[in-house]
Amino acid sequence: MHASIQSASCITRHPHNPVLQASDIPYPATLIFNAGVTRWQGKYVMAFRNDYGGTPGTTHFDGTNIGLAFSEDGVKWTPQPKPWIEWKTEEIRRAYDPRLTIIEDRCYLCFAVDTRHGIRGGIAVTDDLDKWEILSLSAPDNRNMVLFPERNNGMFMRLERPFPIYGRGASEAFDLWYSDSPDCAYWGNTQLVLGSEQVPWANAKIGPGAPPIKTDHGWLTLFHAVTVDKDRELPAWHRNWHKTYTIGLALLDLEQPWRVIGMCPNPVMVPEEPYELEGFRGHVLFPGGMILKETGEVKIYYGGADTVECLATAEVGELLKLCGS
Ligand code: BMA
Repeated sequence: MHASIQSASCITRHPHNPVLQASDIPYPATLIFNAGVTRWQGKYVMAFRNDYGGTPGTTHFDGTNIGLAFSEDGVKWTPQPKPWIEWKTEEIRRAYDPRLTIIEDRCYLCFAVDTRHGIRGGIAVTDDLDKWEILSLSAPDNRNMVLFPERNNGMFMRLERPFPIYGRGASEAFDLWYSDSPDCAYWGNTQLVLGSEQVPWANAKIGPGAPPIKTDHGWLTLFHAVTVDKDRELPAWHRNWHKTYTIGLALLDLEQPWRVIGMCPNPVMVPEEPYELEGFRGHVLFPGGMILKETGEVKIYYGGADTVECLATAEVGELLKLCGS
């Protein structure tokens, strides 16, 4: 990616970044990142990924769990005393990269599930942020699922990112897809939303980021977009890290959300700050939460360098303008 590409000027990183990191967590934690964030029952709720049991600089971790934190203002977060979900069976290795969507006052959780037979996209539901019930697990390989916050003609809607390893003609040219479901268990009506080749600044995979937010103009959604430069080794705790993760922004049709009706021609955010450039994997921004307030402020939550959780804000009108609306 060209070094002169910068984050959009309407984006403000929060001065308290990172808003959550390992030293804030009251149980073993090494990397706190790629969180899902929503507002539910009068509070901000964050479900974050925790790779634990490794020291900074290491490439070995004992495991991955998902923790919960709450906040009154979306900036100062109080983590729960214990992790929430650690899914490990003979078949399932771990669940990670959670996203949260409230639909009809129930809290839905999407996550990636590493199994002995491939990576699956999981959807679960909880009514108390304690017990959770799995509603569906996709065929492998698929991940980065996000649910829209409402049904359309009775159907639940999701964005997802399968990994078509044969037939795309380039390695990791993975795209963004849509499907819908009457019950969150059986998914169909699968449609291509955005091909990675349509993202001008990226040369590899893209994937859904945060659950879309509804505006009068369409569903506004963030996605991650990857640029690989084999000639440039990036800072990381392991060798051979060459991928830059930027954040893109698209506007989807309200009635037919697989139709892209606007897209920002440049990334809205690129790694710039030290907490984004250096860590387990430097130059990585991974969006997982987008919250529209009544004031028009949009809060964007994203993982920084696969190591910490960060916040940026923008006005919804400015984001829409970037998409040509
Ligand atoms: C992706 C996922 C994310 C991670 C990103 C950058 O493939 O594994 O969890 O943030 O790579 O390492």
